[in-house]
Amino acid sequence: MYLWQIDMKNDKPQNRRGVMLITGATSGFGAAASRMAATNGFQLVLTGRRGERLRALQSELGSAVLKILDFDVRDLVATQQALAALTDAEIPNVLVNNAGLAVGKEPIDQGFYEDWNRMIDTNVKGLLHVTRELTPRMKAGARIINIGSIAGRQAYPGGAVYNASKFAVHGLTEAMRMDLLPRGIQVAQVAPGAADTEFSTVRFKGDESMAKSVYRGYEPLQAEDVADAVLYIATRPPHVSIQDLLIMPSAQASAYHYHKS
Ligand code: NDP
Ligand code: 8X3
Repeated sequence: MYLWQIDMKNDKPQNRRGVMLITGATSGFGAAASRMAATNGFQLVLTGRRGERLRALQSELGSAVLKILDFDVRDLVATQQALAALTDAEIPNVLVNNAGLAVGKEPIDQGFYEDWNRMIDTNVKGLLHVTRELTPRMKAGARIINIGSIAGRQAYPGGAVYNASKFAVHGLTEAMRMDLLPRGIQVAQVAPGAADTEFSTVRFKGDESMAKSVYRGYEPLQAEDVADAVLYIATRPPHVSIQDLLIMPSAQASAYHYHKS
């Protein structure tokens, strides 16, 4: 049993946790966190580009979903317009900056500018866009949870620009925490290792056999394992700030060390 489930044994409507806004709720960690948060007393604002998936999640989770917002975090104007539509009651007390991706695994001298732009614009600028639009309206006691990566702690061959984007998330998390300290807003990072989501399918541009090979020979994290870490941080008492969680599959010791069968 997960710790957040123990916390919520006596769940009652009056124990509702407030509003969680999750970027990249259409898949992987974001979808799993949406489901866990809904069953644990949060109301949700869910975002992503794939509107049909947001609508399906809204049907599944019912009244827990306050709003779905279909926009691209890379697009500043679209992000501003979508988030400006939130009423004060829909402003999150937990913001999960999760939307992100890796594209390609070429060495630096063979990489593609388009792939690099997608990663930097989504993982770094997208996170900044959402954070800048929401933080002025967030209240003391709120939390921000940025999804970093082991790739933000250790560089690896073929990872240069993805590494750079996640090292940026690591640095941003630390600086944001300092900037928002006087406002009583906590800032955390969850940095996972290998997790079996749509991540590798996106990285290898739809090549399912390449994507599957990433997770062969060991048991990777599942989306729910990372969602659980998000829920853990989101449900700590107000005086407890979890700043950083590095969460790996048991078979992974670093960005380079896997114990495969
Ligand atoms: P998925 O591909 O399953 O999910 C990525 C999510 O990000 C989707 O919901 C996607 O929604 C959203 N997204 C991507 N680009 C944009 C965009 N431009 N605008 C809005 N939303 C966007 O991967 P994961 O769940 O694994 O990834 C979630 C986060 O976790 C990412 O930041 C990733 O870098 C990080 N991570 C992943 C690890 C892994 O091994 N899986 C390990 C460590 C970190 P849509 O396409 O509908 O817009
Ligand atoms: C995703 C994990 O190791 O593919 O952030 O970079 S890794």
